[in-house]
Amino acid sequence: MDLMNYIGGKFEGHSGGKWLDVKEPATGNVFARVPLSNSTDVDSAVRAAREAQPEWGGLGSNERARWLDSIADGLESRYEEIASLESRDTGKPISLARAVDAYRSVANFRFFAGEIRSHEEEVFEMSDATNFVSYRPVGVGALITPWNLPLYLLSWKVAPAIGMGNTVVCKPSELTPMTANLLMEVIDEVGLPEGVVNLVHGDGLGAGSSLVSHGDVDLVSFTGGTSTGSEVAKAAAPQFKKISLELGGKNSSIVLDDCEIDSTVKGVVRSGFLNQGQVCLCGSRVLVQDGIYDEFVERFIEEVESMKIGDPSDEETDLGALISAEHLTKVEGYIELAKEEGGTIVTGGYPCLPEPLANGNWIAPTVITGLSVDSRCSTEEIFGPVVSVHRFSEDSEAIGIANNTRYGLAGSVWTGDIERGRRIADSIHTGMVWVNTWLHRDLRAPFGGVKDSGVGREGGKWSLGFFSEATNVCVKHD
Ligand code: TXE
Repeated sequence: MDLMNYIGGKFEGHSGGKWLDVKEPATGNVFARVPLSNSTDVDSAVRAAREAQPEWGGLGSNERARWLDSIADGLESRYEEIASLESRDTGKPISLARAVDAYRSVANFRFFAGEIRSHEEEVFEMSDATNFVSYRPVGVGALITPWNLPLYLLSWKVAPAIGMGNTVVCKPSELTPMTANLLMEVIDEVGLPEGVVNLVHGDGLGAGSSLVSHGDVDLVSFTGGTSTGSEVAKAAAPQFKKISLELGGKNSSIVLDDCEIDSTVKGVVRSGFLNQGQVCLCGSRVLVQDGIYDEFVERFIEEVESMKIGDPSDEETDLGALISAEHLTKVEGYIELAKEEGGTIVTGGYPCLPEPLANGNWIAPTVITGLSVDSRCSTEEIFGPVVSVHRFSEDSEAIGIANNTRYGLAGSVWTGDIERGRRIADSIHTGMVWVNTWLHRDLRAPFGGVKDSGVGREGGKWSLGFFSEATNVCVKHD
């Protein structure tokens, strides 16, 4: 299958004639080709978005919310197809693709339809004047998304962006283009006005950087790696584009000795290994208090070893393949480094899988103990099924370890004492902390990181704020 760009309401071919093979992570087989678009394609997509913006931005918010609901309906009618495409394209288990990716893609459009309907102008009275604050569209948005949660993250940006009256050009990851294509099919079927949502396929250096630096793009919303985020910021800053960056993380799961051990073991395993550890929020460092250390680590390893790794299309599978051979090499490099840094691999290795899976990007969930808390493996983002476990005595020590990284995205605390959990959570320098849970999302809550994990917040009113320009009109009374 050869994919096409979607520009000005039409699926069309790209310039330059370059393609990239799309490989199934579980088998290494090529199953599609994605266009490697260039600046000419980006330019026509931005032009289409610019032309469509005034009329789209001029619609009332109820009308735009109705369009979001229609897209949600269209996606919902293809729920199972989204799950199986996402599972095939990313290597994640079908059960996860259904419960997380397909579910959230529909939910994102429905949620923002509701948010936009209830979003109101604000009024601030003075003794002699009234301020009317309205939220105008920013203009044309560039939406750049990664491969770990392809449609989940794309819909998280498209829905609020167009809901607030912007038009957009999407650039999904070249590794996982299939569900972005499906979203364009849905948008086409529901008859969204042409040019409101455009899609340019391609890689970062071709399509991605041309889009970010395009002179007629007003806003950039990017989710991806921290070093790429820095390139995106450098390209966008001189033109003063509005920018939101959701980047990497090195998050800690802090296990206190008063925790409820059964649910904590399950929660910390889920946090470490969901989506093969390829979620920016994953708890890849587990900090365990002295009093419970031995028992917890034993139970944790048992639970990790009980996970079923294999065919992503099997309903029983817990862990699938890593996204690419290159990414597998990166993860393997960190495991080798962990040994050099004095770590002990307590569980890991390679699963033995039958054809046609033998050529996929497989690695077993890996747990490392004995690493120093300053080591590279315990402070850098590995973004794979690799977790290091560390021992601590005092709460303050756990807080120090959790904060000892360039990242500041998320974390979790596991305890029987909610007040103590809240106190620790308040001292962790990240954008989000969960207590006795992980990745429990209320879409109204802010999402984003501090330090090298990014700039800005998305979610609920924060998304509506980012995708709009708050404008004040002050009227002096007679
Ligand atoms: O992501 P990239 P990659 C982390 C993770 C991973 C590392 C690299 O540690 O190992 O990032 O992953 C587009 N201008 N995360 O290389 O490069 C690219 O085409 C504009 C964390 O896959 O960040 C894709 O669409 N765009 C992360 C998107 O950026 C550019 C999820 C993300 O790609 C570009 C994924 C450029 N110069 C990886 N270069 C998270 N926070 O969840 C690339 N792109």
